[in-house]
Amino acid sequence: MRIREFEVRAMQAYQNRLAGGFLHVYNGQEAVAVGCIGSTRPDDPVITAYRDHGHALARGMAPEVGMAELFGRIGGCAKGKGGSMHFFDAAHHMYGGHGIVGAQVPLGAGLAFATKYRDEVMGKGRNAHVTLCFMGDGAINQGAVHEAMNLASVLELPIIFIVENNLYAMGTSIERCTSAGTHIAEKARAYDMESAVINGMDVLDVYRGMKPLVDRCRETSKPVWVDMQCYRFKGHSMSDPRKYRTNDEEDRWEREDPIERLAAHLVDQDELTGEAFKQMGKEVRAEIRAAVKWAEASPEPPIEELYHDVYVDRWGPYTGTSVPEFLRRRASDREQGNA
Ligand SMILES: Cc1ncc(C[n+]2csc(CCOP(=O)(O)OP(=O)(O)O)c2C)c(N)n1
Ligand SMILES: [Mg+2]
Repeated sequence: MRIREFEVRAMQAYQNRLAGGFLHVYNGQEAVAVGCIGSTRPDDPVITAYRDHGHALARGMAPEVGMAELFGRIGGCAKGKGGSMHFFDAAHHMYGGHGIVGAQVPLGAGLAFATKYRDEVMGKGRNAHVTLCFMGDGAINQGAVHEAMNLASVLELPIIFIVENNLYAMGTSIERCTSAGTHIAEKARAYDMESAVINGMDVLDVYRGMKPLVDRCRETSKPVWVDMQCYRFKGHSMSDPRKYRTNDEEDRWEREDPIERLAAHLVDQDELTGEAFKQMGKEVRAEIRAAVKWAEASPEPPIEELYHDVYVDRWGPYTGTSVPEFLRRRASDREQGNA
């Protein structure tokens, strides 16, 4: 509910020009991030593409920090320099937020390699971490994805690749045969990798499907490939009139709303009353309203921020220099062919 409300307010803020750049919202896919991340430990790395607000919030990012990032403010998770597509939160082991389709997948394999190396070689106990690497159905035809899958299998990396199969890559339906072969899960076979198909519209199905995979991956350090079937309720981004699909189709999927579905289940099980559900809605709306206020009050980053966070060291090879000095030395280094 927090993710949904965050997205509703993000869309509003975008229309009011409080947020710029691109905005890809996660409405309809909430159960995927929540169920998958819920089946990991808080220190397991998570990485995803540009539709990333839900993963960051599920990982524990404070909504006001996310909202400030959307607004380009210094209080944002990337000091307002990344925006919607680059929600990073190292403290919560959330490694973005990546705009190039499929580019996060080799990075995900790298995260898994790093944790395995530390856990095994540096003696912190075998396979203590599992990396969750999310991608869209549009990413599965990128070459880098297949290189990462191959290496993950050959090097036995503890990673779960989760294809958030929402049936569309921008305006292209997966039914238009953009990918050879009809079953996404089958692609794992070429890499001798276990695979699963999970209903991403039901958070309990997601959790029950993912938990054994995560536990086994932690134990065996073997990669897994998941076809997570879901649907995005809104357009690809804010500038998408959705002419490539029918209202009927959208209505059909909206009846599968993962939030309504969980609420109905809990009411049915006498775990929740309709009144308590309404109250939760109120609390979430107040929380996100406050997040918007906090973000609006956060200042824009000062001009010096332009040169920070470019290198691991604040100024890279130019540590300790002022901005003009940095520019002068860099230009002179370039002239001499040193930089
Ligand atoms: C390498 C590359 N090619 C093209 C694009 C433009 N582009 C942005 S999103 C997108 C569609 C990706 O769809 P999918 O992976 O299914 O993710 P979804 O938006 O459905 O979450 C494309 C083609 C890009 N960002 N990067
Ligand atoms: Mg897609």
